[in-house]
Amino acid sequence: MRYVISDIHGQYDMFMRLLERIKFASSDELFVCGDMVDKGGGTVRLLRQLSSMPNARCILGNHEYAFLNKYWSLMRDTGEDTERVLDILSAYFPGDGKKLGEGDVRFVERLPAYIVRDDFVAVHAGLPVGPDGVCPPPDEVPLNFLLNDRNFKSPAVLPSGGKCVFFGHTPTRNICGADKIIAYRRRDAEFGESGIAALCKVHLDTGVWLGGPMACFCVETCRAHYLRPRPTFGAK
Ligand SMILES: [Mn+2]
Repeated sequence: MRYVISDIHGQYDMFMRLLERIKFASSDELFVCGDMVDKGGGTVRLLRQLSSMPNARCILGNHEYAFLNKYWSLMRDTGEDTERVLDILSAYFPGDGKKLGEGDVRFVERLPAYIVRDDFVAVHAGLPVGPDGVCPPPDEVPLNFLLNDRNFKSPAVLPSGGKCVFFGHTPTRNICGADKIIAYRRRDAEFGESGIAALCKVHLDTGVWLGGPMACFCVETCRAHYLRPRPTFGAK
């Protein structure tokens, strides 16, 4: 099975529990639509976990890109004093950020900006949609658009004719008032057509950093899987 997830935002423990929940196996494949880092306390553990999984394919989100820009500017300012830069950056991510090493930076630097498969495209924020409803291939779209677009998430934007687009970036509670994955059926879907071919886009960000569940979407079954956060009794 292939699963798609987005905006994990440093929630390492919930991510591991979600993998258990879906019985994620070495024969499965996981696609991560960016924003693995920041907010939660487990960014570095999460990056190491994902980089150690041969069947996990991650892309860049605006939060990884902001981190890289910080890293690159510190490298310039210090004359490429890596040790000093990593020391300064140890405070960048909350929680386990002190563990940040060069290997983690290399992993983030190597992330692609999108993934294209036979039946879907994965981006972080969105793709432009032409007047004919068609999205250009992501290699023709500026990086800034892929990472920060604000229009694609609109329920009124329904691409036609292309592959299903997986994306995150904005919590779906801002769209539908609930923390759930939103799958949009294509306007041009045939009557009775089902599965991924009948979908034009799937909005994946269930606002885990706002207390929402961690969720992933199975490409083969078109089923969403949710893991609710554990209640924190008496916590401040
Ligand atoms: Mn984002």
